[in-house]
Amino acid sequence: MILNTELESKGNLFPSKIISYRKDVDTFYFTTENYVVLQVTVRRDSVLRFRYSTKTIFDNDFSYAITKYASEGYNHLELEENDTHYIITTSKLICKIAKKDLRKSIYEVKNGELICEDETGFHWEESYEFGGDIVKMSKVSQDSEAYYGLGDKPVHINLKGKRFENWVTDSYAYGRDTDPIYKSIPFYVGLHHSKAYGIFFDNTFRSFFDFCAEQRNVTSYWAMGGEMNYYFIYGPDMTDVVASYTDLTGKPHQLPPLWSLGYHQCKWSYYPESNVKAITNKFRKLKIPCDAIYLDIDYMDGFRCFTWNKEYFPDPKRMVRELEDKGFKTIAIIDPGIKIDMDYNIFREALEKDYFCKRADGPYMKGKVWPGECFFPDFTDPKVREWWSGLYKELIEEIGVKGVWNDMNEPAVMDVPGKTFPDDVRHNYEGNRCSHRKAHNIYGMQMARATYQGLKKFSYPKRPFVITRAAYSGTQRYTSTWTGDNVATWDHLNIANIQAQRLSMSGFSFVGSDIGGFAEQPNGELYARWIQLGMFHPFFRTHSSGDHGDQEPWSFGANITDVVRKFIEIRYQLLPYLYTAFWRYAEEGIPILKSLVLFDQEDPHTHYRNDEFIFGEKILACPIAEPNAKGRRMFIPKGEWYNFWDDELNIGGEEVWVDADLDSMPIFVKAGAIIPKYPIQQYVGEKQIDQLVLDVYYKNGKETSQVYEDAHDGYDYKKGRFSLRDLKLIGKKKSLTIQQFKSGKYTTPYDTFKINLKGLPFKIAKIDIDHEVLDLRKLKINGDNSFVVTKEFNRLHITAK
Ligand code: MIG
Repeated sequence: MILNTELESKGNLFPSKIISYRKDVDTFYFTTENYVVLQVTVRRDSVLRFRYSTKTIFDNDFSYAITKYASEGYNHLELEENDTHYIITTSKLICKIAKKDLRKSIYEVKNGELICEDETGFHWEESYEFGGDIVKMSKVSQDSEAYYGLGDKPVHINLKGKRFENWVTDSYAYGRDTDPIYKSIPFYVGLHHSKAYGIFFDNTFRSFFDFCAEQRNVTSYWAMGGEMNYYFIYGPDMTDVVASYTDLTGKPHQLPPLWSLGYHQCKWSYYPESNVKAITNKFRKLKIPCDAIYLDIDYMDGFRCFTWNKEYFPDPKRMVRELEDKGFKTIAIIDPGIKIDMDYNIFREALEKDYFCKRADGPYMKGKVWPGECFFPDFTDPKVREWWSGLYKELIEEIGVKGVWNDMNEPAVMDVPGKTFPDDVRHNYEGNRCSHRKAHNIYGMQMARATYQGLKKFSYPKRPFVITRAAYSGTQRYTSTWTGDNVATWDHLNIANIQAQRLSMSGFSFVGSDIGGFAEQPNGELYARWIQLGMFHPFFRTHSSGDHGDQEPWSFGANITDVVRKFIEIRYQLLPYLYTAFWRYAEEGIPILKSLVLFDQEDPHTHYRNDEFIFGEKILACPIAEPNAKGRRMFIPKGEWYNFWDDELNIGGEEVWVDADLDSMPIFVKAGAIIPKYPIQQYVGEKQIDQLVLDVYYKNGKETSQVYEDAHDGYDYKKGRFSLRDLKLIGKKKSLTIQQFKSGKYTTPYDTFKINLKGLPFKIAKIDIDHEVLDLRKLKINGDNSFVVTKEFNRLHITAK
């Protein structure tokens, strides 16, 4: 449904003049003559919350997205007033509120620049049909402003000129521009004059965003119910905006187990057990690293959740253990629909306990999914989530499954209009009882949360691993995600690239796509190119619907197998680098993938770049996304970048041609970077890591890199048992120094380092380590400037003659 936002629309109502205001610690309330109340709360120096009521009183203030910690306010505030405005000032922002119509404008304190201003600002339409209001907001779009964010939208990275809808939807074989799809993340970033700010419209009803599509200079957003309730987040760095949004809606509750950053193999479906074994054995035989194998819906008995098909899987516990012995973690799918079957204990229990969703007049919400007719647990009820989490006991604790994959949680319903629950379905919503209009967009999130709680409990003392398809803002606290049912086409490889970047800048970094495409079948070339892209996605999994032929690394002939192996191996070598990036994300909310605009917003060339992205802090990558390519043109951002393959130095700031035959792809490393690497392993933990490789890329200047380590699983790191190495590189014409600062209480299993010096512009004459001069002959410096440091060091100093 597309709603008209036009101001002439007869139904629109507007605030009138302010007649009173009141202050309450960190919050101001401004009331207009026609009973509109604007509540302004200062959350941080650079985060303001705006909330409107059209009937003097506010609804209960509850959000599934905002974390408790983030909802704590801020104390120091100033309010001034002049003839026309009330003015609220923090150390970073000035917010002016017009006395005559409640319109707001926000300026930066530093130089008084205008960042964001209301156009009409808040307005609304009364909704006679459902009660409440259709709430609307419009902003002036500033000179050449660009827009980013909104979760999984499969469109150009810059959202300008388009209108979007947020309504979580099962979207089999979606395509470019399909909207909406699986996720609802009502957060965007505006960028103009090199300054970025964010808007998080925390409203779970069906919502819309219009970025200068309806009117050239107006950006607006509105929702079909609930409150106009949004957060303004100032940067001016886009990375800070994203980090701040991620802080508001929550960072992952714990780091993922390292194995989950390995390679995963999935298909709909691997069964029976002998087939699962054949697949996993083949990985080991062909020496293709892999950490996880998946069981899709056919492992169940008639698609009943938490049951097993005993014909296909006679002894799941034994199978899971045998897989584990070979280094494979087993991951199983769980859907929300519970089969209506009086002989099925989970169905009976939920029925007895009254845990299923009901229609407005009392009947159960009945819908068809894989098991046939089903009822659906109301995951918005904390009691139901508690019960659901308990159901995982056997699967996780007894059988030993290591991860759970929640699918169909939009929720998807087959063969009905809208492919989901009807509007009148009732939900508990943490005691704020409501209809499906309000609960729809968070249903999947709450299911994943309940699953997370179960895995957390029963995997303890190990870390949980969950995957979800549906999500609302904040879901990143509990789970990873994938981009749903894509298609085996070249355009979908491009779409996957954009979606992963977009989700990252929307606070959700633990993402990946179905490599090779879910629907239809890729040829070997497309599959190999997609593995190359997927290698850079935190969630790295091949998946396909299975009825179009095989999609394993060896399904496309020996040449392709070799390319796929090569890239999976690089991924395993880069695990300490990726783990460090994940730690930064979990700790500070810094996205793991950074679109070029996030990396360098000062350079307007980056504002429209879709293809290139930064992986972690130092690696630039760009997938090849068309057939028969021998390379491609790509934009290298400003700075100095080494070609990953031949260490050749490139000066960025322009578009260049980069060679990349099928066994290669464009990858660059930032000059000055120190990249930590592990040896190739067939699975995480196969080898004890007794030496860390450090690839050191010379730069005339300074650059800091980090290596974060811990036990790679468990929670000890939260008690300080981690190891953080800050590596500071200082390059001069005739010397190179690496200083290492260590912190944390964890001792890494290695204390020796293989140093690979790249791009060194001089011949090494002397190396001293912590002021001890090394005997160069004993050190055996190889022709490629690599050598081993046999102990922990604080300072490595290399000089020329
Ligand atoms: O209606 O479980 O997106 O990954 O393999 C299809 C079967 C249901 C959709 C998921 C897909 C999964 C499939 N599921």
